[in-house]
Amino acid sequence: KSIFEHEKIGLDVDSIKQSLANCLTYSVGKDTITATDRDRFFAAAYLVRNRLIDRWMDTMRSYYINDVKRVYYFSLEFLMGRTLMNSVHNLGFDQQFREALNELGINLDNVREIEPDAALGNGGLGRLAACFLDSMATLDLPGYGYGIRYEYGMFAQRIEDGRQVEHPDNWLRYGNPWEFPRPEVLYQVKFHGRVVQYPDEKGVAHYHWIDTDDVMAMAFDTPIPGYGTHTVNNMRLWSAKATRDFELHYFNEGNYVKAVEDKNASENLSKVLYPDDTTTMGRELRLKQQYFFVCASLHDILYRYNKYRSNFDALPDKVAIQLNDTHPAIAIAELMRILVDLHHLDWEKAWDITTRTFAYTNHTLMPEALETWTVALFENVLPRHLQIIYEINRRFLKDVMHRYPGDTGIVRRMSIIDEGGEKRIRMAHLAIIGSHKVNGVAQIHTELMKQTIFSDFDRFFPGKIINITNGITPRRWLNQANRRLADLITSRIGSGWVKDLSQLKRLIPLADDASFRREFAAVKRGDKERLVALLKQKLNIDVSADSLFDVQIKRIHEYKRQLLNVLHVVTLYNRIRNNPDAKYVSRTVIFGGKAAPGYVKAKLIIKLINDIADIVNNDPQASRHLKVVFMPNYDVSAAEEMIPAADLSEQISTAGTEASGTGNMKLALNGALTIGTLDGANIEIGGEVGEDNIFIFGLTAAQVAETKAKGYQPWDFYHANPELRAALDMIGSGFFSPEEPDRFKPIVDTLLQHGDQYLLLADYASYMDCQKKVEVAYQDEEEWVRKAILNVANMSKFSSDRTIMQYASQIWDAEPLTARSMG
Ligand code: DL6
Repeated sequence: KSIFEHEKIGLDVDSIKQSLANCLTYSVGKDTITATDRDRFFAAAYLVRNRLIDRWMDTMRSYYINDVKRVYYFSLEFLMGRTLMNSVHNLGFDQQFREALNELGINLDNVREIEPDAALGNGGLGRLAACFLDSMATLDLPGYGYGIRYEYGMFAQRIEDGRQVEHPDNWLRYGNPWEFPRPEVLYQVKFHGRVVQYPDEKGVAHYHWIDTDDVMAMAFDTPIPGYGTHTVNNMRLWSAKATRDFELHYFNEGNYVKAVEDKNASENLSKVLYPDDTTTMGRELRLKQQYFFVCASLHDILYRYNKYRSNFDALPDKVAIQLNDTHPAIAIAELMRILVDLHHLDWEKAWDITTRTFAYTNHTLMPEALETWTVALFENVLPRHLQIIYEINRRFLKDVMHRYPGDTGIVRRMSIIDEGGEKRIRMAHLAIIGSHKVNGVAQIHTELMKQTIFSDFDRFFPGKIINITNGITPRRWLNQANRRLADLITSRIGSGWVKDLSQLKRLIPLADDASFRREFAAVKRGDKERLVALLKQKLNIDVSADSLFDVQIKRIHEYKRQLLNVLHVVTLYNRIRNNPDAKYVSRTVIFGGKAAPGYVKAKLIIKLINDIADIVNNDPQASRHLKVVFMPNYDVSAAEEMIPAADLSEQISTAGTEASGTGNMKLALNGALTIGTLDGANIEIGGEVGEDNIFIFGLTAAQVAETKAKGYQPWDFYHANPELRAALDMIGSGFFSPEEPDRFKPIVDTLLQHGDQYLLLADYASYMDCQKKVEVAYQDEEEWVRKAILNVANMSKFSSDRTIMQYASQIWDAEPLTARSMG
């Protein structure tokens, strides 16, 4: 009998104990005497992994046997976080796993903490991709993730002297127990070179892309288990490897060092994730990364497709490719190249297949985040794709001119090529033209897309742009991150909610049940105390679990308005200083988030928060009522620790700027009340929880546009509001930075001298009033808990299961297939 036979399937305590011992010995190569926590983590990971593999193979086999339509989620980012406990929960043996480790005298917390986050993403967009993979597997949808296996993910943020310092995220240093290298799954990816044209025997011109620099893409597979199902899907990430030819050339010449140098250069392609999600990285390497993964993924998909078929007619019936933002949009030109150049389909047919295969999700309205590349760069890196894009554009603009004769304005606006200045390729236009559906990620975002940046396209392709509001997986963001609350909910309504979040509605009547409120409050209190302990341990800062935990955790960006929160903090501080004996609702204002390394102003905002924290927390009077904390290195694991403890969720972006937000959903699902603007998914959260259970303030998106159109004057607000004026003057004149009084002048200048693009001053008074309402509400504990319960109970809409079901029916036309054991 194989030593693995018993443990492969066993989810009982004894099997787990035996597996752990086996894995420690035979996979890690350690005995219990010499094993470290890291060894125990690896042994635990292998034992869990062993329980995934049969399911994974069964799933892949049943997809193959049933010739299902597959969905491929193309994303440059997958922000997965840790996998160990997620897999344990999804496989449903949490209890037994804990018991087994306990009986072996292993501290689960220590083991769990060893695992580095898989941080292959920046923020919301990458985390959404991870939630979608979980939902696709849970819903038994044949869904595959395709992306890049970055050797270095999102940088680790340390705070040194109050400033962000970036450290490399060497997450693969000790190996990754979840991935399976597939050295045999290898594709050649070409760059540079030139295009030549040859006529075939019938005189039809064919294009050949030659004299290229090549890189190989090698696959690494990670199993993605669904919750409470046999389905385990696949995420395939590509790693760059030098081609053999490449190396041999130099080796043969005896130039060993040069060979190794060039090998390294080509393998650099998948080295690092670009740590910026809101501006185009105008770097050749980034474009190469995009093409690299798109090219390998498409060839892989077509290889799978061609196992069944010899022509491409059925491609859109068997393959749906979702482009997560424009980052993979070059796939449209690449599929055209494959079909036309390599398989000699005629253009019209290839185009029909291509547009019926792709769909595109837009995640931003901000012009600076809409990706463009210079034509010159394309010409150099992807010369054949440039020709194909020109041809797509020529044919498209012909239709536009036909529809709007004589309207040169519309032709200029809709063209894939932006000709105002250095010629650039607008990737969003390519993505819209080459897709059969385009979606926004919250109602307001989709409406604004249709009314503003893509209004011409909405008129031209009526019905192509649709809304699918984002969601989050309740598995990670409640069942796993907040066990106490999950258990409480399950004790009252059963565990069906984990897979069917609409069942949370059954909590609504419990908001009026005093004993449930008490238990709910006790859970929140416990979560807050855990965060108190963590803050003490990590930052040596004392905060009280009695205070209102006011939490803003997200990337640091001006449009997200951490600065507005800062102005509130300074105002509270001034009120306490001016009237120390008055009664105050004590607050702990907690920030977390990374700034893009090159985003100077965002980094200065981090420094400002820390400088203010220094002064406020050390002021004996003020610190009795107010504490300010900046939690370093906000990532998925930090979110899991912070979200359960939040009372108040800050979602305060300028209306019309945040496409959706998903942190807003995570916090509300964990019983935090939202203070927010009518922006992104806040609006829909308000619609679900009811206006009495959310704190809304500020200008609407329409009012923002109107205010700007009329000529917004931030100075007027400065002069009219003494508290605002005081706060800005203190920041600008060095109150919080006495050793360098001008340190924060650039921040104040942005608001007063440079037009306050995000209308902080216009929204300040409304925000202050709203925060006062929060305090009044918080003082009525029973009522606050009631509201918190109603938030949790009404969050069903925001499950990523609902989101994925909408993608499946409205875009992909994909059906679930329940995998079964074929053991
Ligand atoms: O759709 C996921 C997420 C939204 O929730 C955020 O509101 C939005 O800011 C974010 N967008 C990006 C922008 N990336 N680009 N381009 O990350 O997407």
